[in-house]
Amino acid sequence: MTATDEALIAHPAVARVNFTGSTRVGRVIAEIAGRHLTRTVLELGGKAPMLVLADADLQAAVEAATFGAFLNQGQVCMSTERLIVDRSVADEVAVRLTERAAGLVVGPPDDPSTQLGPMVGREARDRVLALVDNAREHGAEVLTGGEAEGLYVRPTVLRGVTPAMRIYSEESFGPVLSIIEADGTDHAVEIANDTEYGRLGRRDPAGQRPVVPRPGTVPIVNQGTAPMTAPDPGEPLRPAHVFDLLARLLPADAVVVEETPSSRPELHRRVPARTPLGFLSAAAGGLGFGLPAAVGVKLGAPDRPVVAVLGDGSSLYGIQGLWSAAHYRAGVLFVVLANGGYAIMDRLAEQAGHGKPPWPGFTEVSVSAIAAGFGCPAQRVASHDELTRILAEVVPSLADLQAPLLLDVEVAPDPTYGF
Ligand SMILES: Cc1ncc(C[n+]2csc(CCOP(=O)(O)OP(=O)(O)O)c2C)c(N)n1
Repeated sequence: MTATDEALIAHPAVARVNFTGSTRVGRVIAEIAGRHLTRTVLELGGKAPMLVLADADLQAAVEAATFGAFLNQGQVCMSTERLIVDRSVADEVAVRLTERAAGLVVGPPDDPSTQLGPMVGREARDRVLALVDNAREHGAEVLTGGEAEGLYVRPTVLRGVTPAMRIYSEESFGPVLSIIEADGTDHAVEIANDTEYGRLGRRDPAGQRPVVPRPGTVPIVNQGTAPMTAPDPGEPLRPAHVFDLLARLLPADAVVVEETPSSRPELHRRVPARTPLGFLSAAAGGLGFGLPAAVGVKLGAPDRPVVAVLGDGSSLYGIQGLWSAAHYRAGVLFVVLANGGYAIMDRLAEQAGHGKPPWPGFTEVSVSAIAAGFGCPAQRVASHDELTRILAEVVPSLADLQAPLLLDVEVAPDPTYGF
């Protein structure tokens, strides 16, 4: 830490310090911030678990684990460090994972065939190798990897990792994945929580069942989110398909205004904000914010491409904003996810055991027809192909759009609601 860092933390104009980095430096920042009563948000070390339960799709699990553990050589704060596997499927997972990891191409970052590049420095490499050696000495099996050539550490899979080994609790921040076996779901969750770091929750790879972390812990995470290229034959279009198309096409300076309650986690996961003001969302969920907010943003920042991603219910709460958009020729692209109901509320009612909710669906309400009534060009979109074609036409020149356009996209709610 330097005098500049301390001056920044102490300055009255700094209301809060967000720090992402090592626990060691985070502790120093917290100490300095404490002296000046500056608030902090610290994203420090982690020992992220991924759980593979007995009924998981094992190939999907292995793919997600490979991606989660070895992306950027494991030098990612949310890298998968612990693979907690139900004992009944552990042999199969170990075999498939070993094969997958051993087949990854390690090489220079400028070679297009490279999948894993070098570690960031000698110190990082030595720390990783020391953790692997320590595990080996305490009886872990090195299924693949465990060695380095220069700064290139081979993707490493360990099995039989126990609390006696440093790697059980210390973050490797390298391409090392530890398999830990569990006897059933409760035991797997217990092991996942056996860490001094924050805990993560995610769905099991088959996407069937949320594994809920201990109360007070932090549910996140998005590793291994498979791109939803197009619906399978006979499958409906889902919000995730729409988001992946947007993510693929939107330019980096796009402003995404969000009000899509039931698919918000998917949107966060799939559509990254890459420029300041790249993402706007009403934190407290007072519906009716999104549609007029997008119009205001476009009028205030006419050079930015602006897309509003809205639930059909949400758009009705601020629908009169379309008149302003049309009248002032605000070139916003409104993407309305038309599922014909208050999906999130339906889901909550169902979870609370109230059966059919007292509020109606509104499949007969057409947001595109109402938009046309306000003078806003609009069209109903019923298929992935149609949406792909329209977005490919509109998005490249979105910043210069001279009038609003509303796409009323027929979707079915995501059955997992993104969790
Ligand atoms: C002003 C206001 N009224 C009601 C609500 C309650 N509410 C929260 S989400 C929701 C449904 C939103 O439906 P839609 O935008 O279609 O999204 P979906 O849940 O279908 O994704 C409602 C009515 C609210 N948050 N704010």
